[in-house]
Amino acid sequence: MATPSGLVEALRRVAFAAGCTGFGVAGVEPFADVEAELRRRRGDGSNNGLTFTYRHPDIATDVRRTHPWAQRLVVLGHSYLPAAGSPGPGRPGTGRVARFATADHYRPLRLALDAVAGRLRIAGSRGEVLSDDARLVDRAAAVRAGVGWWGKNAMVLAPAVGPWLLLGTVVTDAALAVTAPMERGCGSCSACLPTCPTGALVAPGVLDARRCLAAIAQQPGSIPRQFRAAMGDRVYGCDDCIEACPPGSRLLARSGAETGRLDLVALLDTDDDTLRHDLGHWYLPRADPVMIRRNALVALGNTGGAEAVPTLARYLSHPRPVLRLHAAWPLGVIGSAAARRALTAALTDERHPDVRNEIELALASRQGNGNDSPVAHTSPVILPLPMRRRR
Ligand code: B12
Repeated sequence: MATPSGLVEALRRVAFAAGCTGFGVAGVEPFADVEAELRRRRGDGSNNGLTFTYRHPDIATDVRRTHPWAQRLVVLGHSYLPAAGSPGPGRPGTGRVARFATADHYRPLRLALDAVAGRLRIAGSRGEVLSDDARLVDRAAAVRAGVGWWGKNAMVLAPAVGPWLLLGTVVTDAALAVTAPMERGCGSCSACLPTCPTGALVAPGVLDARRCLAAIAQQPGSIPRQFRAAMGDRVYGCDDCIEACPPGSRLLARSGAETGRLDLVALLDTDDDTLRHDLGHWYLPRADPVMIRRNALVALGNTGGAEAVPTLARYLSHPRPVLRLHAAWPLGVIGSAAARRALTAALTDERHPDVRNEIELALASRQGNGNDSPVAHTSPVILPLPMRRRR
């Protein structure tokens, strides 16, 4: 049987052979400071109602509550660039997806984690994979294991790949030698802080999820009016504060290949089953694509023109009030005669007070978004997105 340090080297080789860019081993002592931070954010609302690790901070920060046999955390980092490509320049009527979600970029990480867990089992030890799971704050484990360091954009940054990596852990009962945390930080660089379009990075390393567009795109209900223009063409996730991060820019420059942009009208005309299938690796609460439709409606308000009006008008009679409400806003922004006719007609039958209010506001607004004339869609694409749910 391999010695504990021999086993660490064997695990490292397995991880790197599976494409990982980061590897480390940490102890399982509770992350008391992170638990306090989760509670603080839940207390002041800056978690924006997100559940995940915020639901049970004691469990998320003490792996021995769920895995009493745990001795070590074997942490892996897997970069999703250049594979994730680049969204390319904005085009009318199209939407953008953050790079971590252009395909199931968690899959290669999961395969690497499974390979490491398998190697541990060969050595006679237990190995259970936790990644993007409510039972562990992945970044805290990664920082303790020396896979990376806290960045001012709240990301864990790592050598050579900067912030462009996903994280996961194998919990084990093997008494492996731990690796040292990295003695690194962002120094005087604060390039990320001013780039957040909504000022969500309220202090270095501290994200207020009430203002973060990635969080707003995932929250249930309606998108607050003050954030709709800032959403721009985003349909899922936001990369602004990580694109601005110099340690990852070299890799970013190499990720030239354009991944498809979402054709927003095509997405809105697609049935739920197809969306569930194509976007199955996104976080879709209760496997309900309503949130994606809502975001696409907002993105159409920001990028669409006359060609979007028939689809938007159809959504004014959608059975879900949240979608009727979000169809009114882009029609108000587009502001053409056809858009106003659709809004006026919808007002006759609409009974929901919030939707009526939104239609009235849309009719009262007189600004167009400058996209009044029909646009020729270049290459309408729905991303080829198969695969599994994220969480
Ligand atoms: C909830 C969640 C979100 C939420 C909220 C994020 C948040 N800040 O909590 C939302 C939806 C906004 C989100 C967005 C994103 N997410 Co997310 N998300 C998670 C999840 C499920 C839990 C995160 C968590 O528990 N946060 C708890 C808080 C307390 O942690 P924190 O914000 O990192 O706080 C620390 C820092 O503030 C630091 N700190 C405090 N003071 C200071 C001061 C200084 C100077 C510094 C440098 C640091 C620092 O200490 C705090 C901990 O005590 C994890 C998966 C998991 N199970 O861990 C993925 C995870 C964090 N997400 C991930 C990704 C990829 C993203 C996005 C990039 C996706 C995108 N492109 O849209 C964005 C990035 C936004 C950002 N800048 O953080 C990756 C991050 C990988 C990495 N390299 O860091 C994770 C780890 C998933 C994974 N398994 O890979 N996410």
